[in-house]
Amino acid sequence: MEEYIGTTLTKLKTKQFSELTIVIGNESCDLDSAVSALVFANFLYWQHNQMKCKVCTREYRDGSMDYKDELFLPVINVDRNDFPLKTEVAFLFREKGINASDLVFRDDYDLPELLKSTKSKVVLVDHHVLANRDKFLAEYVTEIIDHRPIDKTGWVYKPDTRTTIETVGSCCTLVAQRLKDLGALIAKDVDYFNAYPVCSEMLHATIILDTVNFSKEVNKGTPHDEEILLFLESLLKPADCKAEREKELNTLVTARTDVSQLSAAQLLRKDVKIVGNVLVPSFPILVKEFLSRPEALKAVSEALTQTNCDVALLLGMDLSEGLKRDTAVFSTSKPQKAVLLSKFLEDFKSPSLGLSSEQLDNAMHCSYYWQLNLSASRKQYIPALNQFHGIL
Ligand SMILES: [Mn+2]
Repeated sequence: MEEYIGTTLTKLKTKQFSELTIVIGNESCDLDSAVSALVFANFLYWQHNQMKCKVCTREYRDGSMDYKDELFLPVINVDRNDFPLKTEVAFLFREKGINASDLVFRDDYDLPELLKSTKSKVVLVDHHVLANRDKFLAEYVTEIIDHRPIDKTGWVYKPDTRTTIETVGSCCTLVAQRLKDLGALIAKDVDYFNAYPVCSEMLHATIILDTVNFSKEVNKGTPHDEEILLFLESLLKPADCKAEREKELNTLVTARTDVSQLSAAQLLRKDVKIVGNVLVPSFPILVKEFLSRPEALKAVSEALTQTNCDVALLLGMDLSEGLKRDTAVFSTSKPQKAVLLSKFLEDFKSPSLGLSSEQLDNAMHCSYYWQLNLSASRKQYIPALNQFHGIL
């Protein structure tokens, strides 16, 4: 795997390739998207090398001719600086020895230029409706692998686009199925999975996370997900499948909420919505803990400027000793509006948020509250904010 990622990056940097295939997931860059892109691109590379005529390439390989090969490039669909926000992806890649600095992120290259510069193809995984900023990919798409219900409203792809679209719990299930089928086609059976056990492991882990280990309440896992999981386990041969699945789920769920390595500025970008001119970041830690980080309020001020917002409503939660929630309202440019919003939320009745004020030493100009209504999340704050804007 390391060799594949390393040589791919070198060939890209030195422009040593004749044709280019990009494999890219959706813009949420969750584990499913990132693993699907990386594994499928790696498979295409493997498949290409299996089928390549050894005789034709001998003189190229011995260096007597300048030979340019095809390049199969996974693109991680998030800006490089925002990759640490995808904590479970960063965690799994790190655990599998995949170095993020060797991967290609969407802002590393001018992708429209790169695609134009040579004969190019694009494979979409884990989505088939393009975000506005990704519309330029459409004309290059030759294959789609996705697990969402098919949406033909914006269908702009060529009629011969190869599609694998099936509603299952995880796109990785469909990727694994496709690798199996394509491997069988060249009579290589399960050789790919055995050549890259790291990929089998990542597919396995992602299916477990996406189906929440086939949780009955979540109800996302399908028989096809289960079948592929059993297939992967037949190759990976864990000592205790049930224990392995549980352990995998726990580590990934923990990794998804582990924000200990993130700066205040990164935390503000991790899960944020904007309602009117109010910035509403939600943290998997208490606001109190967030505010105790170095330069936290300075980071909030900067985030407000960058997003053209004038007030921040910070929402925190902590699950470590039972559920706790807290909230803070803060503004640098419009302190009056922040005061009005605080009063409005204190008095809000549908539902009452149960805000109980506390003075924090490290956040003087911030209205800080414990939120005693534990069932109110951002979903309940948004209608309140809309009403607030209505009366302003
Ligand atoms: Mn997905």
